[in-house]
Amino acid sequence: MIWFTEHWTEGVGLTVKANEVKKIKSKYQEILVLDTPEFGRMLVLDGLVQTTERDEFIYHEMLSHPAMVMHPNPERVLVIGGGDGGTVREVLKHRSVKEVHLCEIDEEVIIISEKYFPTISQKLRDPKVKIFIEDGNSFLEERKNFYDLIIMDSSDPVGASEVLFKREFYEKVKNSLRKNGIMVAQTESPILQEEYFSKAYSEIRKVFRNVGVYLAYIPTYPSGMWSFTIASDFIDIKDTTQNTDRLKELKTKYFCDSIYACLFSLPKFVQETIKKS
Ligand code: SPD
Repeated sequence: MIWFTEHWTEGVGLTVKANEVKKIKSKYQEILVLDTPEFGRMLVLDGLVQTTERDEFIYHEMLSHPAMVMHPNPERVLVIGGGDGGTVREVLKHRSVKEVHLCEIDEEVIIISEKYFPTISQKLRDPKVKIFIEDGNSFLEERKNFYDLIIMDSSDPVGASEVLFKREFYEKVKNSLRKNGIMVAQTESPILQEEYFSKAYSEIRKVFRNVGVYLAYIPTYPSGMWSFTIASDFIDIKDTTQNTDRLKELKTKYFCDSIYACLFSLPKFVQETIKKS
């Protein structure tokens, strides 16, 4: 056994006892699979924890379901990043979905996830899913006015993912959405990564008319307090009274009607960060 540490800031991190299961260097990043007693299998990209068997449901449910429920009829969904398949699995829980496109830059993430994380990647070969091994940024240029929902399931804004947190990218996302389209992105920790969070929010705000932030509590992500930013031009995303009948048939472990009802209730300091952004 080793002790693995993800350094969250200069002086804080997450340390877990682990057995190394697999370590490879892909064209884009180092991919590490660990077995941990507390969190089960853990996927780590360039030293940053992406997902674990124990708490992945929180992130994947909260990234996908709020927007899926808000949209009047989400048929075509694009997931950018998300090669582990957790977001695709959640999206497919909605009956309205006709096709899910997954655009992942690093094919090795998919290969590793299918081998070592079967419960997360289980739906990647569903007939409704089409996988594109491409850079999300150029992928969007070829698909205008096409998707009902675009989900940014990216890694942190360093390296290949940096571009996914910029205004130019959000413009492309907007152009690829149909009328009533919604985009949602993971936007880091509002307490430990305030700068990234507030930058992402302000860039999204410059592009979309309606923007909202909500939180979830994910033990293996920096500070545990994680943010998601959702945006749309035509849907009033702050109205969480619509389509709530759909929540009854959703099989989830974290997301539920009471979370949906107060989705945008934020701690005061997060409200203030948003105001300043
Ligand atoms: N600091 C970790 C942020 C990772 C967010 N994306 C995870 C991808 C899992 N599908």
